[in-house]
Amino acid sequence: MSYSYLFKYIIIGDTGVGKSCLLLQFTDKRFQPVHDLTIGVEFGARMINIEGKQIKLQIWDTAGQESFRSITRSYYRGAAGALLVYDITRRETFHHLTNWLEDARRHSNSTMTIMLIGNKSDLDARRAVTYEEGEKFAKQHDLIFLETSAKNDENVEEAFIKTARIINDKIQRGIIDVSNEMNGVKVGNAPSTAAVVDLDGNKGRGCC
Ligand SMILES: Nc1nc2c(ncn2[C@@H]2O[C@H](COP(=O)(O)OP(=O)(O)O)[C@@H](O)[C@H]2O)c(=O)[nH]1
Ligand SMILES: [Mg+2]
Repeated sequence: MSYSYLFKYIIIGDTGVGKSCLLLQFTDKRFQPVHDLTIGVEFGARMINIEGKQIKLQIWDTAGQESFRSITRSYYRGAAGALLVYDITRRETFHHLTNWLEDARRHSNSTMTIMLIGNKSDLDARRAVTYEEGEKFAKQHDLIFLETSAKNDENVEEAFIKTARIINDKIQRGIIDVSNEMNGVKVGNAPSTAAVVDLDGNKGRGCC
């Protein structure tokens, strides 16, 4: 399947916040309650359509543990987008955002778009971080913000697609230099037309 652009994403945040589940819900439309702990880095891919352009999202899912931090760091450079995830039921995962953000900003290119995600919104009764706190943190640090549920498939598409829209906009405005692949964008050779239909050939993990 040809594409107009390929955008590279990275998903970061503490262990257990739901990074792998968000990826699986986005690429495969399913929720796997017991997911193997991510070792090192895995990736998934999916085609989306934005303003008539076929855009392939190549998404790198990282392990949250400290021992893998140096591997994660090597993936920041070369990413156009980052999903920074915390768990709304575990306050410490919200506290750790500052560390994650510092790390991301230090090791990525300055044009990387960061989306803050408060995951597990289905567990509202066990909520430990309010929506307003997430929103405030995002405003303070110039991030976009959504609460999601990988379990109920709420706002998962939105999170990945909203990030892509912003990246696409940055390309249009010349903020992202697409001639340098280290900015996380690769130019493909697909015709730019809304009539191009994705026949689903590129969905799934580990493909392409
Ligand atoms: N209730 C609920 N549980 C979730 C959600 N997302 C992930 N989980 C659970 O949280 C645990 C950790 O998920 P996982 O994706 O492996 O986290 P990761 O370490 O960040 O990749 C698993 O038991 C998932 O079933 C969600 O949106 N709602
Ligand atoms: Mg994982």
